[in-house]
Amino acid sequence: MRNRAVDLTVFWLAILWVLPASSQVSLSKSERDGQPIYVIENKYVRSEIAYTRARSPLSYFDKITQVEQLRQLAPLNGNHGKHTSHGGVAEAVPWTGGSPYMGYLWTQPWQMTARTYDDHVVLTGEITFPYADPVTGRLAELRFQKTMTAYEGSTRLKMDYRIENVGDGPARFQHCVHGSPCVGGTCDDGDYFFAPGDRSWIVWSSILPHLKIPDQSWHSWPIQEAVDFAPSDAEGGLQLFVPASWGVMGDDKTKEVMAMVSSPVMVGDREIPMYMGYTRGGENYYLEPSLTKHISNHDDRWEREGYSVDLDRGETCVFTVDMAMFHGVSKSQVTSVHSMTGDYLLLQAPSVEVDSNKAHIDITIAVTGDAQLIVVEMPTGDVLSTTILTPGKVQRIDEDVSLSDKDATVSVFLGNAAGKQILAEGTGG
Ligand SMILES: [Ca+2]
Repeated sequence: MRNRAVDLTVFWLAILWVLPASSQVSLSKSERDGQPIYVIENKYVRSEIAYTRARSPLSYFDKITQVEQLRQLAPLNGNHGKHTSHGGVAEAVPWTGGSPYMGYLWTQPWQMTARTYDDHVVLTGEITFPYADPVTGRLAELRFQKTMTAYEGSTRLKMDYRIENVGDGPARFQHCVHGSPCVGGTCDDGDYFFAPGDRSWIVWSSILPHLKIPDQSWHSWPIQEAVDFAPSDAEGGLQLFVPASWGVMGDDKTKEVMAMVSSPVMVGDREIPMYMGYTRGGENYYLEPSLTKHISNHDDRWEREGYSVDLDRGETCVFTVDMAMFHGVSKSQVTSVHSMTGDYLLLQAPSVEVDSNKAHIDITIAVTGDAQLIVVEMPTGDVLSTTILTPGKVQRIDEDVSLSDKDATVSVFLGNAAGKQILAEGTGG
């Protein structure tokens, strides 16, 4: 039986699909609660960036299901001598818990640079701040730069991070993308967290006492009671980190999925892990891609492996986190997905079988924005087929194409406002 939420998704998608292309994507200055903000808008999302409060984004209104996917808490005005919960996505560096709570990025405005292009917009925020290492007390200084790119016809927000040690000596820090979603508009039964992997670092798990997991220890993953969210008035909470390149919060009732997808994290030319963090209380949850498996500045812990990131003088940590929405994708599909990026997910390994003068393509895909699946014969460059992909559902491309040469290579590309990327390739002969 189709539920009403899914019917509404289909309705809104139909409305959005017929909107004129001139809606494209915009980046404009505005104001909320007396604070300056930037607004990014295209046909699928409207998002506010509250840079004076380090909320980037503060809001993420999903036009496909007509819900605000991020919690909207205290207004931006008022006394900000201490940290206030505004909801949204809070940037936290050089730590999340501790003093100042959520680190330094909310304590002063960022320097902002905005630029608009035909099919995408770019907003860069930068802030440099000194802080004392929680163990040694030694002064360190970081330059934090976040560049957000939004595309026409896409829910994807690309978030490029650059964290540079501009101090006089070595620096260490933590950083997490502290996201406060309530997917589907409410944090309720049927919501779930998932990240792919076979182990999780459990920081605390007092909301699941019967599991008797020691604090700060590895545990096998997935843990069903941790994956499935259920509102509860029980005391306690849960915080865990799964080493993984992506994590999601989904609502299996409405088949909405908020995804956070990370690139490799580079410090100089060495790669360090990305952890998908999940923090849950009785009434809500956080989705937190993190460079460390611990996010507070307790000085007795910072010297443990994986608890802070080391930067030599002048060294830089660089990575990208994509935030995007999938629709029409179930929990069972997410938990068995083959691969995920900010643009698409593939339910199985994509297949291209070339046999004499024919090729068989089999791809099952969901996209986060308007795209085309393009099948090309190489080296001629002939386009053999094009399939329009739209967000809202899983689409299967199962087709035969004829080739001009039995030794041809067949390449399958995904094309969208972010560019063209290869999904699969097959060669005959
Ligand atoms: Ca929900």
